[in-house]
Amino acid sequence: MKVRPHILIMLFVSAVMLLTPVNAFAQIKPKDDPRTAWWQNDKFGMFIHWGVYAVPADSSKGIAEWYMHNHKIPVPEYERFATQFNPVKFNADQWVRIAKDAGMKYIIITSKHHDGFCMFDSKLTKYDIIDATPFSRDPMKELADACKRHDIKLGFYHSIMDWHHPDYTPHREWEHKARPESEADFDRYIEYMKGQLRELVTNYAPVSVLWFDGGWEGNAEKHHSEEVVAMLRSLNPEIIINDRINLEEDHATPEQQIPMDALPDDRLWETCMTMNNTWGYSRTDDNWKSVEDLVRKLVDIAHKGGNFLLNVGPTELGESPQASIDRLSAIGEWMEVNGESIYGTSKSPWRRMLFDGRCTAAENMLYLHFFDWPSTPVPLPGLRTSVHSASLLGSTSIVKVRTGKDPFSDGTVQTVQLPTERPSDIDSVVALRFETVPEVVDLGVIVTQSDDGSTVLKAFDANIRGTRAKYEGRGASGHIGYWTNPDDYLEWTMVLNEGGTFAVMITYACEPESAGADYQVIVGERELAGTVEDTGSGKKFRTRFLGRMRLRKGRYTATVKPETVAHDAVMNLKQIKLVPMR
Ligand code: FHN
Repeated sequence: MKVRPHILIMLFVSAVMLLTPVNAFAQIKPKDDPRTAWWQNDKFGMFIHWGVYAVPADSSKGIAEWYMHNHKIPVPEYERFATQFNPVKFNADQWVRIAKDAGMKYIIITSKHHDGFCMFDSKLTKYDIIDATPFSRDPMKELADACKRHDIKLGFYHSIMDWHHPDYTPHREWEHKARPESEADFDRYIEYMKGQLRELVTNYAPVSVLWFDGGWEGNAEKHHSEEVVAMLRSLNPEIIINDRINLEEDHATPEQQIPMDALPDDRLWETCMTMNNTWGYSRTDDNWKSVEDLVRKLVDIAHKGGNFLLNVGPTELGESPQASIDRLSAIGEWMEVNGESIYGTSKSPWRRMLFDGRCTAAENMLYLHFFDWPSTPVPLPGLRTSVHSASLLGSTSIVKVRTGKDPFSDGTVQTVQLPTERPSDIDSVVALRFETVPEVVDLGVIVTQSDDGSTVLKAFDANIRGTRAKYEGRGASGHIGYWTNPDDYLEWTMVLNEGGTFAVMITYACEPESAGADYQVIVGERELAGTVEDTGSGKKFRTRFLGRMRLRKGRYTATVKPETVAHDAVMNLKQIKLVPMR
């Protein structure tokens, strides 16, 4: 009897699954795993949210791909959009070229979003692009082929949540009468989802990433997550899986925001973000981010060791919005000149720079990203290895590197003197080359005096020494919270160019039941003690005068150290400010 090859493959795959302990998959350490090497190198991808929600294209009540939910549309009524979906202008090669010209190295596209409509040819449902629309082609297949032609990796976004499939629960609340859950069998839904994942990974191979979403209505047990991941990894051992099937897997997925710093323990992460406010196409959302903002976000993300997945929402005809195309083209122009400072780089050795900009690192290179263009020499405190050579990407102008007195210590420091020519108003990159991998001692943020002589020690710039206290908030206006361990303390490095007597002001919030902790503010040899008072809540910030300090010009370590934790936390600290007393 002749055994067909695909039977042999299935037998082999099953054997692998049986012999491989499922928890072996859960133990994979992504950072060290060669599977993610290409992903860590490529840094920049295109997200595509495309589905029948592009027909209404309406974000008047929220993000456009949530149209069915936002307008509480019953399944039979929503299905009509499929009959109207006919993307005759779809051109896979054009999409891939737009991505490639922008400097993007991979594409993640919605095979199925929460509405349950399948943008690929599935044998498991008629609610797909082949059977339910007048468009008789499979765009996912055409895109997969175009990605191969243009050497771009392809991944699928696949929603666990499914507002259409009768076995997915919970059904939407506005349909409980029309679609009772009594017949629903969730495990049968999981088998359907696994079957479609098998179709995707097999029929559109090679699929480099499975980007799950919509897992928040269940958990790993309900979604059989370990089993689903094991199946995917047995079908494609190289596949990368994100953290949205209620398991950590290969990378974290901060959404519409960039973490304050690199994630702890070298955790891989990728920020996904829209160019306007909606993932799916909207006729009315013209709130587009600028090219400058998008490039600097990419650079900020690379400075912190992450990837950037930037979204495009194509129209019902299969065209990308011109505003998206224009931005991607401009980003591509910047990447053409400066791509080496992004691809293959790892996070900056400095948490924060002493100039308005960022840094990325690669082997014996450091790339200094200048958002502004200082005319005075820029010190690089903590850089212990001599620069071998320096150049300006995209220019032949000379960048001078000198060694001079370190304003932040008793030693010397290397400084960079920029030329007058500034290649880019968005981000000009100085490439520092070393003979070996450079050694940098990160002195943390060095807080300098403002022009009015004041010094602001922000929570955002604090070095947190301890196990539980952490920075909370978006941007630089957050606070230190979770300060439940009295051994945790905060430190800043600060430099006074001008000494004097300073009023020390502390800004914090504390709910009534946590008030009473004693603490010290220490700057050099000077100490002031305080007791945390109730400010009404953990979100009501008040400023208190703590006392005076006489300090000479120089560099100091400033510390806020609790002596006692009266109840469950010390305080939510926003800042310490030293105000010169004339
Ligand atoms: O609900 C989805 C949303 O529509 C979009 O797909 C984003 C992109 O990651 N994810 C979910 C919201 O977190």
